[in-house]
Amino acid sequence: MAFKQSLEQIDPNTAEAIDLERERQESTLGMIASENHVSKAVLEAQGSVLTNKYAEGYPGGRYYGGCQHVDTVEELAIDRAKELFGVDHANVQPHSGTQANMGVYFSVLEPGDKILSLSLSHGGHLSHGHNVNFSGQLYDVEQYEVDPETGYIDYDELESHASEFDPDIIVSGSSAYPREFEYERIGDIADTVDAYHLADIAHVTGLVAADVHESPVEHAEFVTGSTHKTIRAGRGGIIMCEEEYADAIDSAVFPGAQGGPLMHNVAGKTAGFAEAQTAEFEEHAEQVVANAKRLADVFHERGLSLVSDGTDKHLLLIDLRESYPDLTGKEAEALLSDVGIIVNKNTVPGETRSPMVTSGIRIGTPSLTTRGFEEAEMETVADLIVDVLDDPDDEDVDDRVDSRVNELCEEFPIYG
Ligand code: DSN
Repeated sequence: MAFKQSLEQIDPNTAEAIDLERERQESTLGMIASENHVSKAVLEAQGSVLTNKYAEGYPGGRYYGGCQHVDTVEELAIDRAKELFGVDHANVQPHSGTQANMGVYFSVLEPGDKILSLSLSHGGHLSHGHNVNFSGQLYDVEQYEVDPETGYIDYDELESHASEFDPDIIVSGSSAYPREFEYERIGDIADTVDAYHLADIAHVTGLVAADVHESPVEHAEFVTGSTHKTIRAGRGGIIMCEEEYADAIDSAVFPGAQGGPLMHNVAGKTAGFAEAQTAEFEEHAEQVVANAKRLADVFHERGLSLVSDGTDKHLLLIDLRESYPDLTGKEAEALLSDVGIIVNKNTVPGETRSPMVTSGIRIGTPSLTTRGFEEAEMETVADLIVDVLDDPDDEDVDDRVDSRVNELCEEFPIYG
C-alpha cells in the first residue's frame, strides 16, 4: 500500500536527491551568510504530523476544530519569542521574512504610501521596496545608501533624505551590510518625520536573541525576522511589535496576506527558540561573531578589500575590484564551489556589474560555527579562500584546498 511505503520505496528519485543534498552539506563548507544547519530536534519538529493540520486563526480562536495541540505549539513559540526578544507581541505565522515584512506594510500602510529603505546594492533586501518585489510595486519607495568611502550608512544623508521625502515608514535591516545599524538614530529620525520604524533583523535574529548584537526593540514599532538564519530554528518569519499594533499585525498576516499557518514550521520555530534560550546558544552566537572577525583579520592580512573594512556580525563582503579587478563575483563563487567552499556572489556599493555577475562575494560564519569551527579553523578557511582566488588557474592549489576542505568536513561532521 503506497500510503505506508517509505520515501525510498515510493519515490526513489526524491529520496536520492535528499540523500545527495545531505551528503553535499556534510562534505562542503557552507558559508552562505543566510544559511545554517538546524538541530535534529528542529528537523524532527518540521518533519512531523503537524504538516497535516489546518489552523487558520490564532491560538484559542481558530476556524477549524482539533487545534488544541497546535495551539500549545504556537503558544510556546509566541511565549519564547516574547521572552527572547523582550517584546509585547509576537506573530510566528509568517512563512518567510518577506511575508513578515508584508504583514507590517499591510498593517499600517496604504498602497502609494512612502517607504525609505537601504538600497539592495548597498546591502538591503528585495522586500524593502525593490521594483521587482510587491513592496516596490505597491508603494512609493526611495532608498538610502552607504558612504562610498567608509562603507557605513551615511546617517546624516539618511536624516536629510527623510526630511525631504517625508516617508510613512523607514526600514532598517539588510542582507549584506556587515555593520550594526544605529537603531536609536533611525528611530529618532523616524519620530522627527512622523514615520514608523521597521527594523528587519532577518540576518541577525539569533545574534539579537543572544545579546551579541544590539536589539532594535526599544527604537522600532515593528521588528521582523527570519527564523532559520542565525537563530537556527524552523524555516519562516516572525513579526514582533508593541501591544497597540498587535491586532493590526495579526489581521494583516491572517487573513490579510496568508492562509493556513505551516504548523510544522511553527513547531520548528518553537523547538529552535527553546535552544536559543540556552547558555550553549549564547556561546554559539558569540563564536559566530568571533569567527567572522577572525576571517576578516586574515583577509586583511592577505590584502583583500572588505566593504566597511570588516564586520560587527556574522558576515562580511569581499569587494573583488581592488585585489582581483578581472575576477567577477560569479567567477569567484564558481572557483570556490569547485573546491567545496560554498559562498554567494553579491553586489557591492557602487556596483557596475549586473546582479547575476557582481563584483563581490558575501561570506558568513553561522553554518561553520554550528558544526564546531572556531578561530583556528576560520584562519585555515580564510587562507584556503585567498589561495584559490590568488591562483584561479593553478590545479595544484585547487587539489590541495579540496583535500583540506575534505579533512575539515570529516573532522567536523554536522549530523554524524
Ligand atoms: N535569501 C536571503 C539572503 O541570502 O540574505 C534573504 O532573503
